[in-house]
Amino acid sequence: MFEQEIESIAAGGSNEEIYYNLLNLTKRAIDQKGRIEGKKKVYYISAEFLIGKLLSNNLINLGLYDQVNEALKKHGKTMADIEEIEPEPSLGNGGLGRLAACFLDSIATLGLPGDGVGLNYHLGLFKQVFEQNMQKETPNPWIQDQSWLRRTDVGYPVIFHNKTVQSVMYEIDVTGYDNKVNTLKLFDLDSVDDSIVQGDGIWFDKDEITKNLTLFLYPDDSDVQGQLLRIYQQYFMVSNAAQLIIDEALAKGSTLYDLPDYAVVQINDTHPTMVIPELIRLLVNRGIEMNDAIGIVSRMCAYTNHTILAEALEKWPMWYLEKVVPQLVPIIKMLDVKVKEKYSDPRVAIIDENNTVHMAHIDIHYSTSVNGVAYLHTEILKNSELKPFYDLYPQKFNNKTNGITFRRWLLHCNHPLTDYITDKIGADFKKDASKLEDLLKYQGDQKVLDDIYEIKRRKKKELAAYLKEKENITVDENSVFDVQVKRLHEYKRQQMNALYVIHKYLDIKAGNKPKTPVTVIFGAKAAPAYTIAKDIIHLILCLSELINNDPEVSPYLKVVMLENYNVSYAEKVIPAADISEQISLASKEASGTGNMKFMLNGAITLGTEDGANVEIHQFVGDDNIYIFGKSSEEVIEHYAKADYSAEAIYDADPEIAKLVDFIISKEMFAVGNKKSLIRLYMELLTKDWFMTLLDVKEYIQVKEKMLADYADKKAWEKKMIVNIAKAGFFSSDRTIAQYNEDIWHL
Ligand code: GPU
Repeated sequence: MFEQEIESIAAGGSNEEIYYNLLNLTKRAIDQKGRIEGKKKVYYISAEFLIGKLLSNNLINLGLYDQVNEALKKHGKTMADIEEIEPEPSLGNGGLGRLAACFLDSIATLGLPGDGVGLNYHLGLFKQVFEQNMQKETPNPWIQDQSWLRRTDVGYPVIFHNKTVQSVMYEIDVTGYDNKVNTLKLFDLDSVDDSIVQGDGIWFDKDEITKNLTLFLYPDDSDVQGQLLRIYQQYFMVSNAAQLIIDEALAKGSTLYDLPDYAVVQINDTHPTMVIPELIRLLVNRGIEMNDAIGIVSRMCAYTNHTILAEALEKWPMWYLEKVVPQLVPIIKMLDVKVKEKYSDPRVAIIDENNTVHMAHIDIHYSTSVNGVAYLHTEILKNSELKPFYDLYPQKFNNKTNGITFRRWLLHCNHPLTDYITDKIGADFKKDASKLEDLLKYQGDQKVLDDIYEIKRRKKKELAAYLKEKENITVDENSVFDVQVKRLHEYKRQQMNALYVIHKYLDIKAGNKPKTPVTVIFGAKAAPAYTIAKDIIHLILCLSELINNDPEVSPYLKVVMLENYNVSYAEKVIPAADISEQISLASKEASGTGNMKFMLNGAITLGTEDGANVEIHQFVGDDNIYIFGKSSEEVIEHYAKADYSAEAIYDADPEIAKLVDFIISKEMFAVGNKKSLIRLYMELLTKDWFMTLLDVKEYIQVKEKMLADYADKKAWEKKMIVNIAKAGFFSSDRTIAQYNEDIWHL
């Protein structure tokens, strides 16, 4: 099918013309596939869907990729050239949004009826540029006349205190691998006005809701107006979702009393929590008695928790809700009264003594399921963070260890490895990831091990060429690629990796030339209002300038900070990595999903016993991972006793002090901003909330051991194949099958 058309598209025109012609052809191929149907459907409601570029992904899922690729090649083009034309929709911040996108892929691949519901942000997460070794945020538009986005006739009235707005629903098709199609539904408002964005492009008037409602993903919420806007966005999202769910169920013959037979709502963190009172409100408006409505809605909803960081657990002052969505307030109060009638423990109340509404508490009381996203995370929820709730509802708590779609994170981003694995063990692993274990039979086959190592070298070479072209940085493709890419946050401890870089720099300066040169690669965006995170980016950029321009050091050590790290960049850098940095403070990273992507592409993890690293460790065994750092129990105890002191460690250990002091050295002041460097220095010394200095020494030791081990090529190759072979568990197909089995029952 489409053979001749693909041939003629490839034969003529600019890359741009080819891209748009392929876009249209793909859309027609999608229409021919047809929709996944079924009585009961899951609605995955999420404030973020970090879907990435879609052309290659859709072509792979539709079985058209090879054909298109061959045709392009024949005419002297590459798929990579064509992909460059497509804008990346950055409708998410990081892991949570990318997880939602992987889940949609797997839901469709398993043939389950399930749609995503979210917002059609006009501007994605800001585009990051570096100026004077600092992050600067610039607008990131992605919507074009011709795109994957389809406007529909569907829309709903949404009521805000004194005004009612009329929404419009857009759709993006979600293709399953070798299966039919679901949709991602993104709601928008026609009156939103992109022209109100001013100045550098991230400032706007936060008061004019009809003009700014869906303008940005997560607008700056560091001031009160920003937080109100976030409530407007969340309510707009869930009111639309609730009306859509009821409409679709009614169309399929629901009486509304049997709504849970037609719809299950997965609440992705607390951002969509208001869907619970909103559904109740709508059912009551349709004549259903309040208690019945509460029962019906509770049976439909399930909640996923993605963090134990207190500052990320949303709680809103009641007056915010009174101002934005007064119609929900009586319902939330009633839900709270019912809780208080049953349970006297103030820790489980929805509305606390300060009249603040705890969103997660609504979810836990009024849903069927509460899940964490990795084994350790769920245990911490049950035994400490949410213990009072676990005591009340042990049967609701369950774990669903995260996963990633292998279509994007292997088939698409690493064609040579995919083809090689297919050649060795057949193509079954593409639909049944557990089949990757068949690779283990080649553990002793030196030819296979060398071939896989060679594919890694090829991917490193490709990345090196890309970095040269895009960032004008020359890296040694024979060096070890040591990669930490993820959002910038103190708990993820990029600052600890930076301290390693300082250690290595000083060591080389002292005359210790390492055997294997290392390239330390970072990629990270910092939230615009998160000062210390931006200071850490500044530190890394300054180190990069200092080191890369030092002829004594740069043959052995390079530091690269990728500009505007996003999904597309991840697809290039992950297949090229030797070392996967997963060094969060134990207990703080709920799961992590980058760790899984690296493992699947044959990188070896350097990590703490945190999040899904714990499970990776169990799967690959001690010999195929490098673990360091204090355990989650020890860390939790430090917090409980409030006995951690960075200053005490600094005072007691001159080697650590030397690394920290370097941040404010004359070398650094020569390339950096004094104020920012001093602020970061003081933070590390007097606060260090995420205990960098606690683990930094062991981190440096283990990393040095890892670099030394890399020199033993045969041993390293074996680690690579074990990591790839054991990655099957981390397919999001497995995760979604478990959600369906235990929660959704589609
Ligand atoms: N996560 Br809450 C986000 O990316 N954003 C959020 O607002 C919250 C959580 C991440 C976790 O930090 C990460 O550990 C996890 O793998 C991911 O969600 C998906 O569950």
